[in-house]
Amino acid sequence: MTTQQVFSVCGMCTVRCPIMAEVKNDNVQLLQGNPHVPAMKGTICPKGAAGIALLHDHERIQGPMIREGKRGEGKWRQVSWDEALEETAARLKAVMDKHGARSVAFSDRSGPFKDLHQAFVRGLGSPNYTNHDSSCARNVHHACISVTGAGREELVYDYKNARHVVFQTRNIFEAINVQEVTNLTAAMDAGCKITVIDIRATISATKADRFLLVRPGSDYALNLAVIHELLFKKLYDAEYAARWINDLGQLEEFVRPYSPEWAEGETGVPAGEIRRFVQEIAAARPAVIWHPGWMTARYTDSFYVSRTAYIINALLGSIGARGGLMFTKKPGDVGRKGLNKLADLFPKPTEKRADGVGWLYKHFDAGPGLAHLVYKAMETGEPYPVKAYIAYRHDPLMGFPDPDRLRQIFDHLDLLVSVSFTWSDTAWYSDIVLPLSTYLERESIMACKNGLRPYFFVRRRAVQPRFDTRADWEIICGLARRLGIGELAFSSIEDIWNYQLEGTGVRPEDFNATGFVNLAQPVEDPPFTEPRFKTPSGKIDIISERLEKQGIPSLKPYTAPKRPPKGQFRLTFGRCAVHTQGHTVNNPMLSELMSENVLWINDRAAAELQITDGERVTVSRDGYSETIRAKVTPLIHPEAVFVVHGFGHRLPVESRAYGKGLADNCFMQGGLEIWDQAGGSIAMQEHFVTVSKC
Ligand SMILES: Nc1nc2c(c(=O)[nH]1)N[C@H]1C(S)=C(S)[C@@H](COP(=O)(O)OP(=O)(O)OC[C@H]3O[C@@H](n4cnc5c(=O)[nH]c(N)nc54)[C@H](O)[C@@H]3O)O[C@H]1N2
Ligand SMILES: Nc1nc2c(c(=O)[nH]1)N[C@H]1C(S)=C(S)[C@@H](COP(=O)(O)OP(=O)(O)OC[C@H]3O[C@@H](n4cnc5c(=O)[nH]c(N)nc54)[C@H](O)[C@@H]3O)O[C@H]1N2
Ligand code: SF4
Ligand SMILES: [Mo]
Repeated sequence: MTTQQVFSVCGMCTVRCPIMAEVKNDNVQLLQGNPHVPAMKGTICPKGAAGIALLHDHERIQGPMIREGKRGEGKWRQVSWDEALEETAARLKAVMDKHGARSVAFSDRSGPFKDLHQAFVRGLGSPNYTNHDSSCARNVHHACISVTGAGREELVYDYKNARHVVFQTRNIFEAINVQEVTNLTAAMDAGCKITVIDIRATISATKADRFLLVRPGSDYALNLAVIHELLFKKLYDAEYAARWINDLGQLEEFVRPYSPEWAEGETGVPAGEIRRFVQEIAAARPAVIWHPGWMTARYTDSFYVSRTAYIINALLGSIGARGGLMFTKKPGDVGRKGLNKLADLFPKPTEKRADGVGWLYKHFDAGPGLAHLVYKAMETGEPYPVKAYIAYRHDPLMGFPDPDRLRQIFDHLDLLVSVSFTWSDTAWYSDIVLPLSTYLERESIMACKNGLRPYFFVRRRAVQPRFDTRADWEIICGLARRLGIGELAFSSIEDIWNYQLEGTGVRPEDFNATGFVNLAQPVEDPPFTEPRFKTPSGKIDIISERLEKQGIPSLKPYTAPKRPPKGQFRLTFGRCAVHTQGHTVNNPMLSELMSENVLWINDRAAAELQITDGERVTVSRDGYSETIRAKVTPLIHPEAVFVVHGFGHRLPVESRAYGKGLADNCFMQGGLEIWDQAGGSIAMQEHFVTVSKC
């Protein structure tokens, strides 16, 4: 048999890069970046390459499971798909009959294929679709709305044409997005400067022209000083500001006390260094990107760090500029019809959301709401009972703080269902587990990527499932059929594609050649895109009506982060290049590359505790402890310790990951209640631990 080239979408992390699989005899022989996408250049990251190991991994879920023993006990009965879907539908129905459709909550990992999930939740009649984002980027999204009126994904970073990029709380060379990295490295070759602001020297810091080591949690002070310097030294783009920014006088008055000298005391960055840095970014404007952060569910003021990052971009004139943050185009903006939405098969839910978003918390984007507040409703029964929960491609017991507490909350549910392609803590605690085929064994619905040049794309099935697993559409449509949601009971993926594409002028076979269909001509040299601020005034309102109405200050005075009590450290975390969140540490290939995490600890702090590099240490908090190897280094701030997130697995079904490394989420007791009231995200770095020799 000849080798086939199947165009697909990587599913090893949230980035979802376009890929090409070479397939022979129903076997994936090679995975690479889609060669037709210029910024991929055939490249794939190490996690992407490990997709083949995932495909053959016998330790993933091999068939539908119904719980036999107590929750979390691990006693399962493997059943047929028919039985699993019948049972799920019957138990969902029982909950809805008793408590109404609104008592069903559903969370996923957001992204381009979410329309199918949203349609299902609407079809049930529940307003409670949510996602992981209050543990990831909600603060950035809300900050972007507060400044520009547009959501975070309505702006793209034009790395390729940038002259200076500032990464604050963003480790782009380890927390990878392949196309962004390729574009950035091309810009660096052409002379683009990089500044990294972090609490430790990452790989990104080693590639930067300037590295600012800040005190953990003090970024807001630094940003206020940068605004101070831009305004008082008149280094900002006055023409842009006059045209596009309201309330500049109020901003100037507000930042008056926040000088670089003041910020030095808070952040540890010398005032002179701040001044030179500001001069440099001002000289490069408007082709500057001050990255507003991605994983910013960290502090109770992270929203304001992101918000000031957007304000700095505005002062540099970079919002809308080539080499800055450009507005994306939707199909309608280039004279094309977008995909027909599956969610539009159903009326919008009129019921209030259980998390209060949209009615109690009016400053938040209603969209997916905030998962941690949905969990709260599960416990309190307020504003109404939430009794069934489907965690779909989502592992909240690993990705939200305080898993013991979250398990107690889940104990209030009549039904917990997990849909996943690997075992996870949440799947293990569920009543029913529906195993999803890996991304190489399943096709997706059609999706649209807005950008400088919008396009439609699709994931094609590369090989048939190795185990008794199913594709998303097979699971969702199978449930819809059994629940009497006829509109969504499609019997083939082609029927779904045809519905989505109807009237767009694009046919399913148009994806055969490259895996995607461009909706506009190439944009080789993007010009300044006239900003389309969706604020009440059509400009950037520094004083945001939406925030003020909710009693939230647009300009919040700085409060210093808590200092760790003597002998303690702030627990910080992040990503590494070879793992994705919590679900690749048992991957046969990636576990070999990195089987456990280590505790970064400052060399002087370690010396005081007589801890040496490589030694096992005990990390404790409130009577809870785990052990881990120490990485003693001068390259981290002395107030912090750092681990890569996702380790410390305790499931017996994961032999390669079992007992290896430390689980940061287990040291965040009480963490479900600590969140940024202005931005909506959980604040996961507001926890302190002690470290001692074993
Ligand atoms: N303590 C702490 N908590 C964190 C973080 C942290 O650094 N520290 N990081 C936060 C961040 S940034 C995020 S985004 C969330 C992530 O939180 P999650 O989204 O829960 O994390 P994942 O490990 O990606 O979990 C996805 C689950 O879906 C399953 N799955 C099913 N199908 C697919 C698929 O097609 N692709 C993928 N990739 N998975 C699939 C995986 O097997 C896995 O069990 O966690 C957040 N929580
Ligand atoms: N390889 C890989 N790539 C990924 C993922 C993955 O799991 N693995 N996940 C994807 C996802 S879901 C996300 S959200 C993104 C996340 O992308 P990033 O947000 O860039 O990744 P992180 O490593 O979580 O955090 C970035 C940096 O913030 C630093 N930091 C911590 N506290 C502070 C602070 O107080 N101030 C400052 N200035 N810096 C601080 C950390 O040291 C870390 O280096 O990555 C995506 N890409
Ligand atoms: S960054 Fe890597 S793992 Fe993530 S989608 Fe792209 S290739 Fe896959
Ligand atoms: Mo994330």
